[in-house]
Amino acid sequence: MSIILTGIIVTILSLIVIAFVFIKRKKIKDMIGMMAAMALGMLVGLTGGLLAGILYSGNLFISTVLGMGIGFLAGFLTGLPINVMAIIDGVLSGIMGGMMGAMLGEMISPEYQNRMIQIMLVIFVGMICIVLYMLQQETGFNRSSIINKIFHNPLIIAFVFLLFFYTYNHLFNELNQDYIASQKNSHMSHSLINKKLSVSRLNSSAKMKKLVIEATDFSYYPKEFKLTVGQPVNLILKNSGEIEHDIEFENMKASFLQQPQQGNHSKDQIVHIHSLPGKTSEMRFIPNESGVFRFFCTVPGHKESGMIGIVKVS
Ligand SMILES: [Cu+2]
Repeated sequence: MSIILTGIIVTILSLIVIAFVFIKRKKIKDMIGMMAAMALGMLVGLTGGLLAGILYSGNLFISTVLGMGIGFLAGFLTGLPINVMAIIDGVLSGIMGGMMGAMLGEMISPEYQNRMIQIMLVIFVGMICIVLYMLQQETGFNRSSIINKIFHNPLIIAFVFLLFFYTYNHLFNELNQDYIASQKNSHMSHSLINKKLSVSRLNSSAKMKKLVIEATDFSYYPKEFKLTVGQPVNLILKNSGEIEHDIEFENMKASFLQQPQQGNHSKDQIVHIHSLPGKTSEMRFIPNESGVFRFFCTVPGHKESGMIGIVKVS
């Protein structure tokens, strides 16, 4: 949800800058135009790349191409009314920003994704304000202009910034309420979880959740699913590919259930199973803590080719 909201804010602010440069193009000096094109290209590339990297997690090719494309477009459109140098400046910055943003989005662990988007948005909005101020100064002081009124009074700037981030955070929290609520619940009911664990030890086959993950040559199906803390899981890895694959849940602590004595398990292990081509492997475990975790194939190169996914444990 935060991805869509951020995307909308970034698009609107970019269009304002592009429209401003286009309308006032005759009054803008080459140097200022180049700066504006470079700044917008870089900012849009970085933010767009980050969002693409998160959205297309596991496919760095698509997110890089998307990030570079978005940055290219922003730099090109801003530089277009100025001159060829401004276009080159804007386009190159956009491509660079898009690449870096996509890598960041791809590499950042899921629990920090929302925080990272917020940080990037703060940088984006702050820098766009400075760029607009620079353009406004360049095109002559105009008392009636809203931008000038805002920028010539530091108190109004502070107020606008506070209002923006308050509103953003508020919206953001509304949209993520379900998620936050579920996390809070899981924290508050730790004693309940322990009870659930002891119950599951006695009666784990009755409440066992069956989870089938199909691995193909270079993808998992499903790529996203939910588990419950304390609920035993029967994980089945079905390898439909031509080569061997495995699955590992990054940082997710689990207790293993061993057949035939299901009560006997070892704590805080990392779940990892392996399947030969055309074969099926199976293991039983209990997730011990809530959170969002990545899972991927540990065979070199496979994670990068798309064998990656997300599990939410609540
Ligand atoms: Cu693999």
